[in-house]
Amino acid sequence: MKKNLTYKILEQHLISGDLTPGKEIGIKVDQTLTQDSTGTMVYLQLEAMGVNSLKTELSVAYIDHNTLQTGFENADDHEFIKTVAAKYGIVFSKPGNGICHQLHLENFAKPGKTLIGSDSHTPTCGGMGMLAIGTGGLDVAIGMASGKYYLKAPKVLNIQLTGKLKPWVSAKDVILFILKKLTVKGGVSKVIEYSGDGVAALSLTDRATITNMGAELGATTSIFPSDAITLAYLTAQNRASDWMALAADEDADYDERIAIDLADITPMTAKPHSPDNVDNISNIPGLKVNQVLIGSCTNSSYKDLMKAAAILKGKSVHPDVSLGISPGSSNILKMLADNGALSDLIAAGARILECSCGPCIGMGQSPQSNGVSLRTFNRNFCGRSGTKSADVYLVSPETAAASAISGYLIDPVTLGEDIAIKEPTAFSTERNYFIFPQGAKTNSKVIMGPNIKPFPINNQLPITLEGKLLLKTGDNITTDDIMPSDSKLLPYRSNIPHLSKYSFNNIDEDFWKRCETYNGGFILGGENYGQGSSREHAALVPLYLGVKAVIVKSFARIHKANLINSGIVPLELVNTTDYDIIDAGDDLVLEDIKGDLSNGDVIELTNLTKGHSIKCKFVGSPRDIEILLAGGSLNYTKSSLEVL
Ligand code: MIC
Ligand code: SF4
Repeated sequence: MKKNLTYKILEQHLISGDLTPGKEIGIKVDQTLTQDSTGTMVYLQLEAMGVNSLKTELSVAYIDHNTLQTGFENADDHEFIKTVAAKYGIVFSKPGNGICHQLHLENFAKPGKTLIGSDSHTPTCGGMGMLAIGTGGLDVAIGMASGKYYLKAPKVLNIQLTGKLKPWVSAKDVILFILKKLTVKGGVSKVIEYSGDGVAALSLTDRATITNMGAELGATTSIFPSDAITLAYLTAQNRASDWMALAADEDADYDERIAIDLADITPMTAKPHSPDNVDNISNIPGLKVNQVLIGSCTNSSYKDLMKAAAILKGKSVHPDVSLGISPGSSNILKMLADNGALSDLIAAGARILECSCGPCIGMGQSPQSNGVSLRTFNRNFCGRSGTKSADVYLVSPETAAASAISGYLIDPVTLGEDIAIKEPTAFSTERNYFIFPQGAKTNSKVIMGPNIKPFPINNQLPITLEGKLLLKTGDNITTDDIMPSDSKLLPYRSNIPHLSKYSFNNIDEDFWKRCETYNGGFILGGENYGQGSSREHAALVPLYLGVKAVIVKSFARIHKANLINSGIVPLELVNTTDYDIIDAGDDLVLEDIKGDLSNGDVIELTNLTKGHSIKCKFVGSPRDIEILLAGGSLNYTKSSLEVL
């Protein structure tokens, strides 16, 4: 059989299971990454497991999300993560160093290795031929402790790229084009593997832009081959020895194939409020813009920022526009400072922000009421910017810079001749924002500030689950809906009791009160429930509020895994039309959930209010069932860590 690249890497890392799509497999984890907004929980869980040493080749803890420090909370979390990192021999990246995915690409990503990260955009490193998967935090903690990660063997969708991009069209337009074609559900249970002549026309960071937003397709991950361009990038990062050539066999087997001619793509934008609501920019004339932001793990590379600087050189930002730039890494910022591009950006009137996630996660720069914000980011969910009435459009750096000058959303093609940016042959490789550990120091002190509260742990699954339907939602509910994040809430990522009062706040402010009144209960959702971020707070907070089961038409991958990890039973409706006959407030019972799960039976949900029963199913592995019976992954793992 001719192998695709994904299965080559999986085969090399296989620890258990059968490499057949849909079956559970265990793989060896080479590297892990965490960021601070999910990281505090990861390291609390790691501590709770009581392990002495890590089983990974490399683990890195980045501080990039919660860097505003408007009170003591963020700084205390940073200190906690720094001291845990020292204890376990984890590399620590200080605030200001940059965004985890860009930094990992620059400093640590290696073709052919596996990486799991407590952030949904971990697949960014797939641009380097790495199998890089975003997971819930507990999976990363277990990955560090055991060196293992369990997942459903994916289907592989091959996207064959041919041709060359037209002037002013860039990698962001490619992934927006794909999102338009496949939608936010199009990648679920799949790895997206890129191949074809068109790959050679994309720089390493262009590839990373495309794999980064594979997360928005719901894909397990996305991957490019490792070739001469990968080698050139690694050489310029002074890491040529980390390179190896990697590609699928010729005529490799794939579950699905799509062909895209890069020359067919034009500048695109994702309109409010979903990354797949994509249109050609030329179809949206006369849109007045208030804010333009360039940065995030999608588009903050050297090439992206140099292109923006070249467009802005000698021009002025429109008087009605606020332009913000957040570079992906301190080394990129240093290079822009050294070569004068930073000066061009400042002269044009740009606001230079810290090298961090910043406005992408609502940490500052919220737009004005009813404002229009163009962002080179990856998510434009309603309210994520911090301003509920604002309209966020996702665009390329080229479109962003051109529009910042014009004051309107414009197609960069109108700027005339395209500007070519040369990839550097030597990147700046300063490492002063990193703290490299001198091995693990098991008795070094871990410092925990007063905002760090214990996280909830479930009990073993009872025979019967019963309660009220606390909330009925529509399709494509995001984890930003379940557990919103902004500059006011992010400081409380290690304080679940505080966060619990904001769960589903943008949809139903009284959700948490109902949970308290009825002592928990059930949630009913539509298709693709839990898409978006990997934040396990979207499971831990419902657990804290007493949610026992979530019943939906279909789930997004990471959120479903997080529910299982926290011992909340995720069920799917056998007939999705049954969704219509359950209403919020109904009293529901899963009479023998323990027996039904253990026996792999169809699960009967009785609606006491309406006096009927409907059928549900649990779609998961025998190991997932064991985890649910144990009351979540931590209970399960603690009891089995020795045998892992
Ligand atoms: C995001 O982009 O939503 C985040 C913030 O990076 C999240 C992680 C989080 O919620 O902390 C993600 O994508 O996983
Ligand atoms: Fe940070 Fe935004 Fe990337 Fe999430 S999507 S890791 S918040 S830059």
